[in-house]
Amino acid sequence: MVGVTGPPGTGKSTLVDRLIESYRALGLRVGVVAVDPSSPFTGGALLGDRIRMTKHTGDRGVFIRSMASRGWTGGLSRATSQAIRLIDAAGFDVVLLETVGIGQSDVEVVGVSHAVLVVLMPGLGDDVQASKAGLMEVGDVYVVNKADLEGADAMVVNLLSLFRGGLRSPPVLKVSALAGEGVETLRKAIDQSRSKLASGDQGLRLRSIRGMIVETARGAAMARFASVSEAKAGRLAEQVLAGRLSLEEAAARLVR
Ligand SMILES: Nc1nc2c(ncn2[C@@H]2O[C@H](COP(=O)(O)OP(=O)(O)OP(=O)(O)O)[C@@H](O)[C@H]2O)c(=O)[nH]1
Ligand SMILES: [Mg+2]
Repeated sequence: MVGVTGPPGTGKSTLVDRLIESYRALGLRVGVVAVDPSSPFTGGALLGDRIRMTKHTGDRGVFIRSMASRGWTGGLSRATSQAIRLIDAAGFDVVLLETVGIGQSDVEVVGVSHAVLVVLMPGLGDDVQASKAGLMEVGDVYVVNKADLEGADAMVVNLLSLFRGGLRSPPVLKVSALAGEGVETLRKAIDQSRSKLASGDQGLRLRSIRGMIVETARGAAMARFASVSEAKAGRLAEQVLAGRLSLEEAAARLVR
């Protein structure tokens, strides 16, 4: 199972389509489950997925199932889990699971995936860093898609600098799904990650989930801090101004 996640519109479906081609060229059978955030009746994106992937209809080596995630509350919906199990049982060689990166759902994807692909694009910049727990934690491979657009190199540099000094240094690859550029390199990186996990290296998984716990806790602490501190900080400032309190002591009291 390969999880493909990332913010809306970064080109996940287009890339999945390319990966299907790549695996089919190797003679492997591919199953795809695309979890769409919008309802099947009103969502344009779902329709988009269907249209994009119609070129595989008639290919018995490809099975695609789109499902709405309305009511997705952080767990893979039962329908999604069933679809995944079905595809697994049917003996597909590769299963791709596309979801929009929305915090908690990523944890679920990490839990069931042998490789997690985080698909980003130029111009996301700080949004990515600030993104909820945590696109920066879940990926085994990072893709800067739409490399044909300006800012792709800057985005790569940005990502690499985020990982520098950290515990992990996942590959960061430039891809243009539209043009089909960089897809083979990406496929190899995915397979490398899959085989690592298949050989029992759960450490990677544990590390990324640990990172997500820390990020989630940090987010919760910051939220709590922000909601209680304003008035108190004002009162402490008056005391500091009056010379009754040092800055350090005021800060310590603020978080107490
Ligand atoms: N310029 C450029 N556009 C791309 C590339 N890949 C995808 N796109 C375009 O980006 C738009 C979104 O692509 P999708 O594949 O639907 O993106 P997605 O991440 O699946 O979107 P959601 O499922 O709605 O989150 C489409 O208009 C694609 O044609 C690329 O490599 N370069
Ligand atoms: Mg999509």
